[in-house]
Amino acid sequence: MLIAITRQVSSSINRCELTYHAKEPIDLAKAIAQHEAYEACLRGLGPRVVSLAAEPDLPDAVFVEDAAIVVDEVAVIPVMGAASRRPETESLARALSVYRQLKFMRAPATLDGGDVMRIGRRIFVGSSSRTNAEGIAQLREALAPFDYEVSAVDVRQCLHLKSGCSYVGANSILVNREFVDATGLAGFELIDVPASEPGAANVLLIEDVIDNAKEGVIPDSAEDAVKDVLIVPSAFPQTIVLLEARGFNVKAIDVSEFQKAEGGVTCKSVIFNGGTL
Ligand code: CIR
Repeated sequence: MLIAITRQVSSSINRCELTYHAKEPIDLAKAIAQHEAYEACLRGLGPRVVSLAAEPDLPDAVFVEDAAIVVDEVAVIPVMGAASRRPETESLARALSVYRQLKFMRAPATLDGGDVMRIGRRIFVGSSSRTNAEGIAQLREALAPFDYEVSAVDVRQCLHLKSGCSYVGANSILVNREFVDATGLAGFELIDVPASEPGAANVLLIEDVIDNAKEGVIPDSAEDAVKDVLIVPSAFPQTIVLLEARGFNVKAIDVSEFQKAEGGVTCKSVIFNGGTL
């Protein structure tokens, strides 16, 4: 079964890191409600949600995706790009140690999980303000025994690789080519985000919803009883229309308070195969 590790929203989220976004007040109560709805959405699609306690002194700790890279064989714990976020890895590593052998990256490497897009045995890593060349090299080294091909992709004007592109299934990547150097993504069908929604390339693919459901979880509704689902922020209606017109099954979700913190839908969970655990 799929496991989705999440973490409760920190009461200090208004002190989050911001790189490309201007500061806007985040409504904490609304953020908590949106995060509960996000967790419920994941549960409805099959994954077992393991929700970690909030870290009140770590404003960005809800964005667990950045603090670990989990593949079937191992979990890699990075040195995160923002110094304020580095303590987030401790409790996440403890939670992951139940499911995976851990490997730890070392300075001067920096890397955020939001820069890592895995498509089968291929792993694309954003070269960004958070992830440096040494971080990419150490990830490659950590995964070398397991036959993954790790390639760097240049990222500009946005925080992470997955702020600018996401794998949506069917050999296709939703992308904003202003943010991501798409030459590194050759071999995939590229679906451009609408020009009116430049921030819409971060969507979350939940694969094999039917199989997840067979393992004991009944999908929420008939609409969810499909093979794969894309979770897409409701702030991007044109993107939703575009994806649906191409035959993708979309579930829209409101993450407005997390978008103010420069987050999206992938960053609030770490999803991996938990076997029978
Ligand atoms: C940060 O700047 O690190 C947070 N405020 C947002 C992190 C979002 N993470 C992600 O998209 N993977």
